Amino acid sequence: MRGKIVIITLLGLLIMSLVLAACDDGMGKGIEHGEKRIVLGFSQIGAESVWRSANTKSIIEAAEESGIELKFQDAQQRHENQIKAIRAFIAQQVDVISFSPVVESGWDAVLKEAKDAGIPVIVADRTVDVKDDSLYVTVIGSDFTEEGRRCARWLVEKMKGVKEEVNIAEIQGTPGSAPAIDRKKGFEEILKDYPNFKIVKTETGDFLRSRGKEVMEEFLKDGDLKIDVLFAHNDDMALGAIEAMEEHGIKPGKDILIVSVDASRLAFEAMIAGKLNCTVECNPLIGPQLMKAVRDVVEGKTLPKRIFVEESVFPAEVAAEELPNRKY
Ligand code: GZL
Repeated sequence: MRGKIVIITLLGLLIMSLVLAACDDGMGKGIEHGEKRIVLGFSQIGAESVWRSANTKSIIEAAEESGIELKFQDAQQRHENQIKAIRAFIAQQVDVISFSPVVESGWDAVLKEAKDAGIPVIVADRTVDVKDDSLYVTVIGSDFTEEGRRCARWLVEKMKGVKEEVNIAEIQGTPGSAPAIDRKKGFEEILKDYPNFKIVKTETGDFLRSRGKEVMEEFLKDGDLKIDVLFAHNDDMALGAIEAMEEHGIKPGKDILIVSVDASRLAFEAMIAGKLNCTVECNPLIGPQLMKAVRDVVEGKTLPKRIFVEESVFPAEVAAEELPNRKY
């Protein structure tokens, strides 16, 4: 009799372990004791820069690491593609929607649709300008205005006592985007106290290296214009401008000082080569913070309306020492 009870018990344990094993959809982490796998729909701007590629890699790796199922959509820098992607995520009833908005405006309607569908939205990287900020849970990203201030503070310090009148050429990011609007705003805010620093040329390069080169070529065509400094809203455009300067017989980093934003490895290499003078960090590696926020939202936790990432300023003097630490 006792033997029969032992056999029945062992059989019961075997069946239970087989049932539990069947609950694991083989997707790895996130399935514990039948726990439902979180599904995140993410609309990415595109692949316009080194920064963006690093940002995408961070998000994909962090989703994998945290066992979150990621539905990833590349909008190729088109607003309408992001709207379509968000609507598709709503139709698929994902648990959370996140996106990096290519421009600040034009999101109220589609975010209202997500809210009406009961799907929380986390804004990543760039910010949105909406009437009702209950349309999103939080924004995870950089303080672009402070990045602009940091560029200007470095420049003023660098040029102190060097030149009376400082002519600045500016190559802006994507028109209407938060980083382009706010970096310009922060830069000009600091220069208000230094009237001898003047922006004499400004044009958008759309955060693209190729456009940065074309814009710099345009600037250099104006023979009457003496440019002392280039302020580029990202490293990619600065690197394109460097190509244009060199083709024009100008020594970048010497004849024209250059300050840009992102702090990509390529910028460090340009600083070590003496062609770039300073890069202000804009950290793309927000994947882990985003996945933690996704989990917190699903678990019903309250999040702050703004989650900032830690960032620094890297002048050329520290480039060689810092390069080995760069992750993007
Ligand atoms: C800033 C990010 C910007 C980068 C560019 O957070 O949105 O977009 O500065 C990128 O390099 O293209």
